[in-house]
Amino acid sequence: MNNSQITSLKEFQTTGYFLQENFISQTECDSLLQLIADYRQTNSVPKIYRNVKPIPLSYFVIDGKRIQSQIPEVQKLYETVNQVINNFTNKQLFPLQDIQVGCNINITEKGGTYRWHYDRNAITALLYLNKVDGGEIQLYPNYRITLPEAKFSRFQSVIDRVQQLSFFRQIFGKQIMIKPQPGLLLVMAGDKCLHSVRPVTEEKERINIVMAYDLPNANFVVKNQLNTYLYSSEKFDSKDPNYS
Ligand SMILES: O=C(O)CCC(=O)C(=O)O
Ligand SMILES: [Fe+2]
Repeated sequence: MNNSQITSLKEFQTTGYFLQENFISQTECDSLLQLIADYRQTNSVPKIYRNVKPIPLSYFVIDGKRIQSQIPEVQKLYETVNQVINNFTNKQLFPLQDIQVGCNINITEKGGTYRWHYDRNAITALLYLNKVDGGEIQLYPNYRITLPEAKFSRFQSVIDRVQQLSFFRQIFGKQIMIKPQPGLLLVMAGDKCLHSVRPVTEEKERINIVMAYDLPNANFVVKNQLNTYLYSSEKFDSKDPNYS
């Protein structure tokens, strides 16, 4: 590693996130947007709406199974970014075993948002393909108080819920807000940084690629319910499965 790589690694380890502008060019963004538009010509994309407070989940998603079978260029990007992140973090991370969850395309229309949450996996890379008004991701870097060996326990979910309360965030958190822009890559410790997406305020859709990585054999207790909650239009009567 050269000196600047070491500096960025240190920065990432202390802050829990890293930003790289122009990770891909405008032309590359345009061709990815075209592939996504082509996919939508012949496939319907499920709309997810979950009325959680204070910020609902409201977006369209192309999940990892669809990407793997029908948009190979995005699958390729998922693998390329994996190499970049492994070099950068000095870790042996892998795409998630759960293909549906590993790589997604999120499409957020006017008024759409993404609720406060932590990701299930260790490292998440978000690649923004366009610029829109609103739609900023807001995040609290390395904010989570994590119980050792108990990421999915009941106590952990109590801590998570308390930390999410607005007064708690305001007193104990330091919020960062990032505007989407074409080619911008955000890498973060997704299971440590509390994050959400603010409403898109113009007609244009916000489009980004979400790429999740973890150590080999990481498993996620909340899997089945959470997948239905995040990837299907099915009605869902119980509570948010990240926090039930
Ligand atoms: O779209 C974003 O900026 C964040 C999306 C996100 O956090 C997720 O899909 O887990
Ligand atoms: Fe997330």
